Amino acid sequence: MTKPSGAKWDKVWVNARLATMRPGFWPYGSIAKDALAEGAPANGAIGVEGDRIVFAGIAAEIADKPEQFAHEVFDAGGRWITPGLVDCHTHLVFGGDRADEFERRLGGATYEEIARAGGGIRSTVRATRAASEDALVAAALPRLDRLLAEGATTIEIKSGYGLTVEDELKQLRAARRLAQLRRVDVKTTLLGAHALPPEFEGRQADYVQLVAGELVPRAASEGLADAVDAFCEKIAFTPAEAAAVFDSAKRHGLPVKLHADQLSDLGGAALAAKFGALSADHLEFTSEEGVAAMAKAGTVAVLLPGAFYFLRETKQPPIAALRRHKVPIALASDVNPGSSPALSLLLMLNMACTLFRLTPEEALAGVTRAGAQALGLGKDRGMLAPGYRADFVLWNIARPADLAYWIGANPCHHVVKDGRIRA
Ligand code: DI6
Ligand code: FE
Repeated sequence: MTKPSGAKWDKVWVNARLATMRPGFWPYGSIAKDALAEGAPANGAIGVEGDRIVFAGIAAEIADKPEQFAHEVFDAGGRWITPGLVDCHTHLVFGGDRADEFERRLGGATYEEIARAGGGIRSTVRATRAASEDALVAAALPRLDRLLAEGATTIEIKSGYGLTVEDELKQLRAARRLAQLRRVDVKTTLLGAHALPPEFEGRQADYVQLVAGELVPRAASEGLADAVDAFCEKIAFTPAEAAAVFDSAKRHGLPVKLHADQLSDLGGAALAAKFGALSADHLEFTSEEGVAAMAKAGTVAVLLPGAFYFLRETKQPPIAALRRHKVPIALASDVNPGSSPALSLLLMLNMACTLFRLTPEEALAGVTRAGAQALGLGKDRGMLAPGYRADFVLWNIARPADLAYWIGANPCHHVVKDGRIRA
């Protein structure tokens, strides 16, 4: 083990079990697969300088004399450490809630029927338009805190409930403000093409023109959006309309993502791939051709088991094809008031395993490495490796699979964000 000569690292965590989530080999450090039990050696260490990891691995000499390696030494107490969790698809900022629709759906109404009758997304649009930016921030904060308590260090937040230029920008500003109020990185996504606002009834083309011609340029020039998304679905926007929005995003230098093939196969995955999208999300109805196109384009698959569960969907996303084509699989909460009122990313791990038959290891990669890739952050987030951001979580678990196994437990011991312990 060689250490940079002279200077010591700022900090070192010792006595840890590392789930590095590095691809290409067993991601759980030096601990053999069959030794994943209490008693497996806790000989991992993480060295940190500033907000970066400089070392993550096994080095006995660090554990023996940690104070020779760093100014500050932290004892992980034998705990497992994973990268900070990434929730790469949320609609965290919104007004009101839709508990009434939940009851109507339980009484037999479908999500699509409610949407066509002016409820659904449009009902959240009414509440979001009526809310001030401050009110949106205040409503979102407790939801954000639930995600943070379970180890999230980076989250994505979409607009899509304003559907006017000013109300969409208001949502994005609220999302940006959340990042100033808590120690979390927020990536914002403009989802102007989420639903047709009522005042554009019968004039869908005009609304698409507003999004592509005015909203995308404003969000880009004001630095409020990190990406652009669209809901491509029979009850929302056609592939051609989504493409028009994406063309505008590209002209303004913004990467794209797509709500694709959630309720029907409109070729959304292939469309996303054609635009080199960071991710295509949902994918329940995606065909093998769509998966192949994603693989070629490097587009990440984002699975949203909360929405699948809450809408009582039965059509499974094409997991076998995603594996066959080696498409990275991310998992996210899809927090939103209509189809996924889910404030637990760990629950999504459990659901992805029980509902989609992901392995616990795939599920964990989905909220770390692949989640980071889905946001274009794969170069320095989602793994424990030198050069990566010092965002990590110490867990009270016996083995990584416990994160997917327990329902309703929160074994998060504490979080390190940018090299500093988060209170
Ligand atoms: N798909 C979803 O799961 C959310 N948006 C989308 O395009 C649901 C949004 C809602 O029902 O409010
Ligand atoms: Fe969504």
